[in-house]
Amino acid sequence: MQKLDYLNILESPIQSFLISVEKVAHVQPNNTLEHALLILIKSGYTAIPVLDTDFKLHGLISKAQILDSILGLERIEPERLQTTTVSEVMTTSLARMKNDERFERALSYSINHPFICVENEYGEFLGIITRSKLLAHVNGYLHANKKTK
Ligand code: 2BA
Repeated sequence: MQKLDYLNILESPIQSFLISVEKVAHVQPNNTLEHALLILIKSGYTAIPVLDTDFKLHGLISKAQILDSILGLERIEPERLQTTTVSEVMTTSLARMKNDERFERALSYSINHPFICVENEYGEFLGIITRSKLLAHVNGYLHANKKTK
């Protein structure tokens, strides 16, 4: 009985956790680092997705990567913010899933990634799933299960 309960949560679809693309702060590969830094500071997030005009996912850009890229040998070189593009600095190593995949995979990814990018079968970006939403669901599930025992 207990085993079945655990299987249920692991097999839940991920769609209900999705923060949809319209609500996700993002930048484009050819944007300058200055623009990306503005978006990151205004949104308050540490890292955000990089999407092209067709909503294809190219990578992630973070405040730490931008700051690292303007570090000169003896001083910070802020002028590089205007001359360097997001695609030169972003990382392409990220957590990504298809929208028909299950909770189990999202939970494993969330151990090392604060959010997971979700795409449809055509590779179009649909949005993100955050670690906090997944943990809130696990927390609610464990508490509900505890009360019924
Ligand atoms: P972080 O930027 O490291 O943010 C970690 C957590 O800090 C967030 O967790 C949220 O609880 C809080 N937080 C950060 N900035 C905030 C803000 N402007 N307003 C409210 N709360 C804020 P999560 O919400 O679970 O997000 C996990 C990660 O997913 C974030 O990591 C960020 O990289 C990304 N993210 C979340 N929502 C996003 C969105 N709408 N657009 C782009 N990226 C998003």
